[in-house]
Formats: sequence, structure tokens, C-alpha cells
Amino acid sequence: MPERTSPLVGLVMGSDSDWPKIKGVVAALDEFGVSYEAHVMSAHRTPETVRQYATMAAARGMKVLIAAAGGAAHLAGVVASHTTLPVIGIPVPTEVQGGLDSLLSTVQMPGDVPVATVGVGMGGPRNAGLLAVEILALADPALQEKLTEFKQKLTEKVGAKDAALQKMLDAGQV
Ligand code: RP5
Repeated sequence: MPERTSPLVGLVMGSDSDWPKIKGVVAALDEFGVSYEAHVMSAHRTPETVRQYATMAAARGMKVLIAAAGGAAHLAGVVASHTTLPVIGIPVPTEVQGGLDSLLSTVQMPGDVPVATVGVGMGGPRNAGLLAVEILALADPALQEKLTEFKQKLTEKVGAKDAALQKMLDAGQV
């Protein structure tokens, strides 16, 4: 398997069909300049590859693993079973009630094997990337600084939206 240089985050997905739905992860990581690698591997179709990857991730210098899968979404849980690194699970949307199958498969882990599961669809993949950044920032003051700026910009962005709403209401445009 080709390896990128010194990735801090390892992103795995159950199928290449997941990629278009979870690209927001790498967009968030790129935004904060966090190094990552991404691979397709499946808890069911390639269980041995998953085991080897998760087992070796910490020794390779990775700090956070993110696993995305849909349907019988066991990838994040299986990854978590083979590593002491924090694992973030992304339930990928499906045609079964918008991905409720993926959500429950990912989030309902037995005690002792945590998977930090983000939302299905919507901001889930982006939040997975941001959560990874926050975990890394615990030991990286420069990254922490970037997160603080990010939060300030959020306040400004929402403030501008509220101002626009007030203007609309004042003008009677409802
Ligand atoms: C899961 O099965 C994958 O994560 C994907 O969401 C789903 C369907 O995979 P494909 O049949 O499209 O490869 O393991």
C-alpha cells in the first residue's frame, strides 16, 4: 500500500463509493494544514488489510484515525478494536432512511471500544476533520491558535447573518 509522508491523520473508507460523500474531511484537514493519508479498505471485504493498517498506525506516527463506512458500517469499530489511537467514525448516508443503518452501526459500540461518531450527512465529514484537528491541537499551540481564529471567524460570520436578518425584518421583508 502506498504511504504518504508522515501523516498525522489516517482516513479509511469502506469503498471508493464513499469518497464523494466524505470529501469534507480532507477539506477541513487541508484548511488547517494537517497532514493525512486516505485509503479504501473494508471491514468485510479486506479485514486483514484493516487489521494491519490499524495495528501499525500509531507506530507510523499517526495520532488520529477516521473511518467512514455505510450500511453495515463496522469499519470504525474494527479499526478501534486494533488501536489505542482515538478513532472518529463517519456514518455514510445510504438509501435506508438517509443512513440510519450506517449511523447505528457506527455509533452503537460496546463499552471499552470507543468510536467518536459524527453526524450522518450534513456536517459530519467536516466535523470529523475538525475534531481530528482539535485532538491534534492539544499538543500543538500553533494549531490551537488557528482553531481560535477559526472560532472568531465563525462568530463574525454568524453575526453578519444575524445583522442581515435584522435588516430584513426592520424593512418588513418577511
Ligand atoms: C460499505 O458498503 C462501504 O463503506 C459503502 O458505504 C457501502 C457500499 O459499498 P460499495 O458496494 O459501493 O462498494 O462497506
